[in-house]
Amino acid sequence: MAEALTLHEDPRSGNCYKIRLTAALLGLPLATRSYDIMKGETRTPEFLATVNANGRIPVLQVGHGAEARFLPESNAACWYLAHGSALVPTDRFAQADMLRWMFFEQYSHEPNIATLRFWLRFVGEARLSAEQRAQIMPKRMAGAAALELMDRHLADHAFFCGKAASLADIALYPYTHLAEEGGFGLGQHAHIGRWIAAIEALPGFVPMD
Ligand SMILES: N[C@@H](CCC(=O)N[C@@H](CS)C(=O)NCC(=O)O)C(=O)O
Repeated sequence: MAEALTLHEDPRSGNCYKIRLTAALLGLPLATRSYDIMKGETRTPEFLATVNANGRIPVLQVGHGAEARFLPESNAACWYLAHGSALVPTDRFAQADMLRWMFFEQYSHEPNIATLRFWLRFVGEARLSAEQRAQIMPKRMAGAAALELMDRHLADHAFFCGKAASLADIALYPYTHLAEEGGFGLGQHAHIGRWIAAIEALPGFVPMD
């Protein structure tokens, strides 16, 4: 891939880390530009007009200057980087199954586990609104159910999709390995523990910080 790649990110975000991890595993050079989401730096008129009208990171920038194209959404950016690589299975069903786990991550996992991590670790429970506080328990139950489902799947699969790591694993690894920061216990999920160790042993793996 000859194009210049720049990740617009907040380094504390697991969604941004997915893209850094994909690039590292594939040996792709990736420049980064940091924003502080706690200071609203992704909500400025300039960011909204040029980087992402949705006001969020991560955004993968492909190319420079007038030719630059901007790709928001972590899993879309991972797909862009990994297209045609060993991180995407070639079999049609396996490819769709990989996407199934990436959609699961965005619908059943990240909105519960990552959101509780953000609220508890970065915002602080005392500063949550009444509405957010009312969502803690439903999110805790839904996040725990997602982890339970993953653990059951990993009981007889080395990785989420097939016998090798794919984008499904990269999408699920960041907020799973950070789940304890959201108040989720991982100790009872031995298969997740084994899978986390397998991801961390992949050639080219880089830790989050
Ligand atoms: N579905 C999106 C989620 C993006 C997202 O929620 N980004 C957060 C950080 S992880 C953000 O930019 N928050 C700042 C804000 O909403 O102002 C993805 O996977 O990239």
